[in-house]
Amino acid sequence: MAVQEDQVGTTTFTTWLLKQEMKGNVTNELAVVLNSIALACKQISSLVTRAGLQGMTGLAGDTNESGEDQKKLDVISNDIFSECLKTCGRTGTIASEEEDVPVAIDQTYSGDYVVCFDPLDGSSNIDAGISVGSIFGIFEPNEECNLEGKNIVTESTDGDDLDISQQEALLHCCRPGKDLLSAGYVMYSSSTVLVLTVGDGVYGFTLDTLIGDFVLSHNNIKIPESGKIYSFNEGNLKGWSDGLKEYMDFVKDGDKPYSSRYIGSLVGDFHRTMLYGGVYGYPGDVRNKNGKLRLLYECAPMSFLAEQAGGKGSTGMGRVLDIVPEQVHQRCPLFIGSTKEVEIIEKFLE
Ligand code: AHM
Ligand code: MG
Repeated sequence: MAVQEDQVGTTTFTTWLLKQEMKGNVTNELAVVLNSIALACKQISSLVTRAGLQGMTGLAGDTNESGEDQKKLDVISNDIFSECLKTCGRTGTIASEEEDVPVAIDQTYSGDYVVCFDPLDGSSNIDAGISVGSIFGIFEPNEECNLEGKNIVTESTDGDDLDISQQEALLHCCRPGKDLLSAGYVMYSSSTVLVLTVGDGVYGFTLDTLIGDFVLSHNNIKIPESGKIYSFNEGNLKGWSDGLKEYMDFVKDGDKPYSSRYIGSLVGDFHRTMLYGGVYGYPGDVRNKNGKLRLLYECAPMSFLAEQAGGKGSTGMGRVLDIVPEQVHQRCPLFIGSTKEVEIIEKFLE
């Protein structure tokens, strides 16, 4: 049976997923996992919108594994994301920015998908009502679960040894981005937009709050091949390599210099880069050679999306999707966006 064309403005996310199933791009079980993520993000969207009214701005009083202060909404969003993934019955392992180690889910019915996520990225922006987002990547479970010969750190960030189930969960997650089945983000901004790939292009869905559903709004997104927007936290320039400093001179040079745009919220900055072209960068510096962003639930999912949209995700030295993680919260330098722009940076960094 021929699968009917998707219609912008009328095709809901659920209908789209059904068609992806008919095309053989997702299994029924992966569709259930993706639907549970959409549900979690609808709930987070509603909380983000009402945060200022419901006393949900400010700090939770704790730090996450990276030593960063957790916002109240970081904690709540993590609970919502985890709960939706657990109760859908098709998730076997979850790894979150807000949790020290990956967790094996007991109540799995089938499927056993591995989901790595950042429930609320850019949350330092929350109290000012600036856009934030959720990011996720989904792997199939590993067939063999043997740590031997694998370069994986089997300690928590506190230095405690992981038990066997935690080690197995870790092994399920520590996979290169090129193994991802699906990746996406949800941006909570003037509208709430879900952008995802299941390995066959990139599609965007806007939350129609009147019907409570994500509806197709961006069909087969392609990143422009080049674009004169650069998005970096240039306040950090002092610690950057000479090559990158030269690139910063290059973008300001000539009759038509690049425009600078930086929200400080990866999802927002990347979403703009996808639609308008240009490059987003979070480089390493003298103090943090791998920069700030995390490989598993920030750099790899975004790089998978970039490649699926015809763009590029690079560490400056190579493809992000080729890196095999050794730790769940491993960091990685990121240059991502229009192919030509990323390649210019790679040249400066050679
Ligand atoms: P987070 O995961 O703790 O929110 O940090 C990630 C965020 C990204 O959204 C953003 O691109 C970056 O940190 C901004 O960092 P900086 O303030 O150093 O420019
Ligand atoms: Mg983050």
